[in-house]
Amino acid sequence: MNVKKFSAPTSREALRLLRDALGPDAVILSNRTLNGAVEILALAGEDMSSLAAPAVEREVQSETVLGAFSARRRVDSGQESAPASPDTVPAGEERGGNFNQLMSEIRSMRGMLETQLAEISWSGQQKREPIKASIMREMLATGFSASLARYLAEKLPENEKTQDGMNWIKSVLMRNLSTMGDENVIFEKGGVFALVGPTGVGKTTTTAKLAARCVMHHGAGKLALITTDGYRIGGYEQLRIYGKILGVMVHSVKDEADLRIALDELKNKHTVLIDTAGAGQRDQMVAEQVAMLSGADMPVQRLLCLPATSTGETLNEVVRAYRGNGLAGCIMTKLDEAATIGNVLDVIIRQKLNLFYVANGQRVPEDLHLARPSYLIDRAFKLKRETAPFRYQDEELPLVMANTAGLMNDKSLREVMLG
Ligand SMILES: Nc1nc2c(ncn2[C@@H]2O[C@H](COP(=O)(O)OP(=O)(O)O)[C@@H](O)[C@H]2O)c(=O)[nH]1
Ligand SMILES: [Mg+2]
Repeated sequence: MNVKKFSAPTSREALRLLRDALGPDAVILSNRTLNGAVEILALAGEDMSSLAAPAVEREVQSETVLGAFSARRRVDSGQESAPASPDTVPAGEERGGNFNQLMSEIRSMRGMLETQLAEISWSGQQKREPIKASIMREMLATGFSASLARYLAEKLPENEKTQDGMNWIKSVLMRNLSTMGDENVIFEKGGVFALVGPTGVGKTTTTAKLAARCVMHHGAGKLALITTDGYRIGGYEQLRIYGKILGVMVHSVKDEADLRIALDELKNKHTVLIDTAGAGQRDQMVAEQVAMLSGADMPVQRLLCLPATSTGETLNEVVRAYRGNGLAGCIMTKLDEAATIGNVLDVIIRQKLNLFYVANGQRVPEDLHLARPSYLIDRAFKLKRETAPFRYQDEELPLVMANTAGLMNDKSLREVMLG
């Protein structure tokens, strides 16, 4: 192992010499200007990593490197550089410990530097391209993810003014938000639909709202209701009351075999709605439920209830857990309670879910509406975070964006349709 010296008229030139000689992993020990020239002392990367090598070797190496570092201290304090005398060096094992600590500090400094460089390059861009920056800030304020905000801002057509830019972003988001479009798709075709999702997201309430719409379309005779939530106190009761009001029978099933029998009995019904027991997305029950619904003799189309009040991270986890062999679509619930809806729209867009309905209140059946992309995207930008603690300031934007660089190649982003 040896310390090498590189001299050149400029830092850039000296760094180039260093990199050519020692490669990209070289570790710089010191750097100073001497008689108008820049002088850098450096060590090859492999020399540094061999420091964490076996004990006997380590002892010999330690002295040399400690020598280099004490030499550095002298350079820094303006004294002449001279080799360290071995008697200033602590003994044996302790030195090995010091070097491991040194290495880990160097590694953590490298990480910090990388993040800071990304931040600096971002604040540079923010100044050069204020329109992109303001568009990203708007998107973040509506709850969209930093990575989608950055991806779209980077694809923004050249020379757009802020307003045109915002319109372009909205039109891209609308185009990528897939919705059912026409309610008759369900009502005319009919079939078996199961509402799934975590606890308390509005499955039972939404089942009742859908049941009421079905009854208005076809009359009560063509509809049947099933609940798999019969074993929780009140689970069955809640749906049974709605069934009674609508004049529709509610069947309670407890397992896959039960469900098969019930669906077989109800095969002459035009539409069957299944209200399921909620399970947290981290619960093993989710997989069992997907298996139960997929094991029926006729296709059961699963509709996932996504509450707009949850964070994007939580909703992403929910979709991953409930996706199974494919969801027919999703229903956004609790729109009325959400402070921002960019979070839920981001997940629906990136996970390419088909949004059937939006629920915006507890009233059955009034508070259920067909999903319309233009309304929802407009609404997203109206519901901006206005409360100071949750809003990003200009100078914080680089910090948020610094971590998105590695995500720009994400499949879910590349598949966003732009034109
Ligand atoms: N504000 C609001 N509340 C809702 C909405 N949908 C359901 N709820 C309420 O959320 C609570 C849980 O609903 P429930 O249907 O029992 O959820 P489940 O556990 O998924 O079946 C109930 O108090 C519902 O009235 C909605 O769209 N907006
Ligand atoms: Mg329920």
